Amino acid sequence: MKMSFRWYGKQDSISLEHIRQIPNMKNIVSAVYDVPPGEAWPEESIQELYRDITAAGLEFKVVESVPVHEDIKLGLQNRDTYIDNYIDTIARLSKIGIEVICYNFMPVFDWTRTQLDKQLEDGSTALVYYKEQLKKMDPVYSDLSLPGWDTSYTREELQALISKYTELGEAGLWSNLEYFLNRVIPAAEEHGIKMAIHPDDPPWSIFGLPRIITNEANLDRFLNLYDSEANGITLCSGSLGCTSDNDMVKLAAKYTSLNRVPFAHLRNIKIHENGDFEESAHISSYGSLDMAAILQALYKNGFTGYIRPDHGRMIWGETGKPGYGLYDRAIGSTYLSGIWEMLEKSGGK
Ligand code: DNO
Repeated sequence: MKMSFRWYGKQDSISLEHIRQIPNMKNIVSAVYDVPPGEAWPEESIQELYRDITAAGLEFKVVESVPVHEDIKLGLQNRDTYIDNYIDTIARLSKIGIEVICYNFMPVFDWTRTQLDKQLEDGSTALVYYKEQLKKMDPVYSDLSLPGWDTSYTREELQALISKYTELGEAGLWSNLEYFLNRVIPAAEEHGIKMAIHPDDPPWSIFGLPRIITNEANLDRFLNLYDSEANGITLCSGSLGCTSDNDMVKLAAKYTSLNRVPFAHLRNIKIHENGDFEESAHISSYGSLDMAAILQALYKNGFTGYIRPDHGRMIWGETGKPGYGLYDRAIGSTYLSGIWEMLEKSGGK
């Protein structure tokens, strides 16, 4: 297991020097952020990122994310041009030793929460998803925007995009994903890179859009679309684990034993009876997921990939990008490293 930390590049308010001081933290997960989706990442930008990270004494092996252009997800005519660019990016990333690329196939919106600063009992703030709040959210006509969303669309463009996906439906999205994999996975294999799809977050349809990377049956279907270790998943407990229908321990064991988990996002979630959820502290007793059991399942099935603590709460008065503060992610990662040390010492018991 290799512990890692997401860093948003030079514009991140958290410095690499601070990240390096987190015990057991050796790897940075990052991306080139100033290139529009669909374009190939310039070699110079990749090299610069690599230089910054390695100069700080850290390693750069995991990219999150290389975004997939909407035209690829929609299966539009010019998708091949965008896929060619995607493959160029893969080839360029392999030159600096990247091993894993995390991406998602969520239509239009990346991860979705209904409030980013919900105060928890202990005074910390967290990202939450409350159904009642979601009903009042209108992604087209309000000024709503979440940190993971592409904000470059006009209202009209967004509306048109949503209509296209509604027409496409789940079946169409599956077939466009298969098309993408058939072209990209051979290139990833050739360049020694593992592609790791991120589950839809939360793992159900929102705003009427199709979402397909949501549960065990669909993960099986996804892996069968292209049978290769280069076609893997980002095992994200914070997204798949948003519903108790997904047994995270079972999924961790199953897909690790199949060698299809090069990367894991580990965070705890507190699920309410009505299906609402809150992002809680990492420790098992604070949420609904048994983090020790998830790590044990990874360990026992031979996990050798990268883990990152994923989102954290905002604590100690920290401000910044919701979910991506320094303190709680640092504490979370140390907790996860502690469990891992115990697993190594006890042979997984
Ligand atoms: C949320 C993240 C996601 C993830 C993308 C991968 O915090 O895990 O935004 O980076 O879905 O493409």
